[in-house]
Amino acid sequence: MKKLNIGMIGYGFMGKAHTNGYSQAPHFFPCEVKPVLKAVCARNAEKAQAFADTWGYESIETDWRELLKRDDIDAVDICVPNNLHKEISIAAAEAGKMILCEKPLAMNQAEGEEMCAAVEKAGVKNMVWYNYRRVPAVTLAKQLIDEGRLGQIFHYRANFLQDWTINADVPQGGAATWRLDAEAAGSGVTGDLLAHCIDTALWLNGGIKDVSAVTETFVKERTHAETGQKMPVKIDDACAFHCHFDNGSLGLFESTRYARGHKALYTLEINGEHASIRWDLHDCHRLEYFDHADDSIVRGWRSIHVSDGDQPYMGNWWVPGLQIGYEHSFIHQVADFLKSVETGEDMHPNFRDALETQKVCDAVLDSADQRCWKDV
Ligand code: SOE
Repeated sequence: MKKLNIGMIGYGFMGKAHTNGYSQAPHFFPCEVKPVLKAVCARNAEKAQAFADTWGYESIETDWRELLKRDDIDAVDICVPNNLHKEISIAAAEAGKMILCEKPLAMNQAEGEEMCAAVEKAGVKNMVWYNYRRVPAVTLAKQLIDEGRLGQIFHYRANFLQDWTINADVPQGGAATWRLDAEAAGSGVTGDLLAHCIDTALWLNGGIKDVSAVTETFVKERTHAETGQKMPVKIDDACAFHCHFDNGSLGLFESTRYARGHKALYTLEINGEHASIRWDLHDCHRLEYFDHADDSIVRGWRSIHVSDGDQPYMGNWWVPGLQIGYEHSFIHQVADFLKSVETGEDMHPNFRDALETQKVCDAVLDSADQRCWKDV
């Protein structure tokens, strides 16, 4: 059994989701490589220690540079705001560490390119946490498409809708609300939410050629959580774009944090020549499937309850009929990463894959800004 010592940088919502993945994966997905929760790193020592105690890390650091100097750390997990991804990733690559980076890869394409160059030069294993690929129903969609069951694809549609920033009193900046601060996040819903939709789309339906987008910022000024100052809001609160895929299909994407009533409604639908599929994060274990080849008297949308041992990842879980949820997408990503360390095979999405998503995000924001179509 080979140990893989993890150094976690950051301990927010994603720090928990990833740590849960490291803890659970070995129970359900046996592998010769076993993660060890070696250290968690955060500026505040007291909070870092509390996190270490709760989640089982052996030690703490308060400076990520010190973490990177440690010989007993094999892989670093970057769970801090987007504006720190580049610096930490490049330093980690130079220190010879494997890197598991939170999405989006970077603040923009230029940063992403530097990051790719650094990990490729150092030859370190790398991946980005686009976790929705590993929801079993979404992985099953990939399998059905790759088997050719949908035939030629005509349409790809995706939404990611939330409502948590409607209130103008929500601050920007700070530990909890950095996603609203352009300095820390780079963009708003485009990098935070549409990036997920784009990653899944590129994986399921191939490359995007060009885009035409609109964005809106509904609340123009917010108080900064740390300074208490009113500041202009520079992120996109909502974004919609349409696009052409390389395979000739049309794409339609929408994301907002102003869809009252929707908390995290990620939906996608793909319409092909022979069949269509539909998926909804709020019912994440189900894949809706319509097959035109079905006998006409029973033809219709079927709802596949993805819980059978023959379906992706499910052979390692309970018995057929008993479903799993959101956190399992992270467990699966850890399990696949550990397997790729064991076998030496490539892990996806890696930095290079995530750079493709970053390019689409940049083209979307440029298109909205310049009010014109943009090539990716
Ligand atoms: C934002 O609210 C957020 O937590 C994103 O940052 C995650 O990536 C997404 O999966 C859920 O929503």
